Amino acid sequence: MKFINPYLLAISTVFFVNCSSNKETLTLKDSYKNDFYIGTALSADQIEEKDAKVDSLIRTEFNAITAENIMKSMYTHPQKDKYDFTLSDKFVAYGEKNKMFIHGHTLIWHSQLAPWMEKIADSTEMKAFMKDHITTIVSKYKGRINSWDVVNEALNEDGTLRPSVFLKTLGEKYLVDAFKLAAKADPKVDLYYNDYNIEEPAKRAGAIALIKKIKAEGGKIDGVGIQGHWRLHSPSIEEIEKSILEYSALGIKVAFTELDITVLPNPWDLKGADVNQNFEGSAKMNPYPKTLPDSVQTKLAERYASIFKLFLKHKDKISRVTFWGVYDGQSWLNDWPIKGRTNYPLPFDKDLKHKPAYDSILKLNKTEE
Ligand code: 9MR
Repeated sequence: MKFINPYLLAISTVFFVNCSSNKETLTLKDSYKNDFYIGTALSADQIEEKDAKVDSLIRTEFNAITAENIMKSMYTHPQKDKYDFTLSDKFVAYGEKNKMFIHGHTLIWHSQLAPWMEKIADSTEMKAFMKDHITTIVSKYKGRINSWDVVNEALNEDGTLRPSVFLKTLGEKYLVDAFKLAAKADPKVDLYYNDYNIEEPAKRAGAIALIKKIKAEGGKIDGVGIQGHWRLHSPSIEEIEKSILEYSALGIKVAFTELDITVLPNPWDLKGADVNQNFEGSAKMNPYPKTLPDSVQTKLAERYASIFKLFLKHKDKISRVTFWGVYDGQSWLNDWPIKGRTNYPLPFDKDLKHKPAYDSILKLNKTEE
């Protein structure tokens, strides 16, 4: 038998115990590995691994990915008879290489449509477009993409259906048809309805009615994506909790698909993510151009902690929580609803460093175990 030096054994045990309980060595995905996927949205540069430091951060912290833009129809299907899968192929390969959960965003959305799609004016042409578009893309990644946003943002704020080009040409049947086409192309992939503000009562009621209708008409829908473009003080934890409960009572998974929290002034009380809403900027509207004051940093950390505490409470109902972007410097919220501001919505700052928000999310799970 080999001699084991008890002194060395003691030292290495202390070292191991210290390391394994050292919060600094944990990452988001490891900390939440028994709960739900922790995802991020990737830009084209990130898919192409252009910056080694960002790439390392993505691989260390996240186990789920969404393409922030490159899988939208204007990029994947620029002309009627032409698809371009250059970047989406790289996106899927990146996820596979890193053993990540791969989410497809998005198949049917009124925004970021190719110009030729906007001109579709009759039901025959739109039906043909939907069939070709959904079948081609979903079949191409069959068995490789784990879930899809089949329909994105089909609702108005009052819960009625948005008058999109799809609704105008096909009527509300386009919703169930989209889910049927996707399920036919890949019967095993998880299919989601994704929208912003659907934790707000009126829009939530609309989303619930929509999901019920899709099911009643024979569509396969596996989950709802609550985007989660939120603010420091709203929506309330109570409304988010009601949403988790009401959606999961429909027998579907709940995912938080585009989480970020703005800390900047919002005098118009804008909610959600309607990219058509844009306003002029001013110094008053951009109060933290250099750094975020500690007091606001703390508020952001507390807000993230209370949100993740709720997510943990309902982890049996939640499939995935994805942040909308990897770090503050790249967030779309630097340009919406006012261009060129400096916002701080994510757990990593512009230099890729952990913010107090990161620590509060991580600590929360560890202290509860
Ligand atoms: O983050 C995306 C931004 O870079 C694009 O300019 C914008 C264009 O519509 O889309 C943003 O992502 C949106 C997502 O695809 C759907 N939900 C709202 C998101 C924020 O606008």
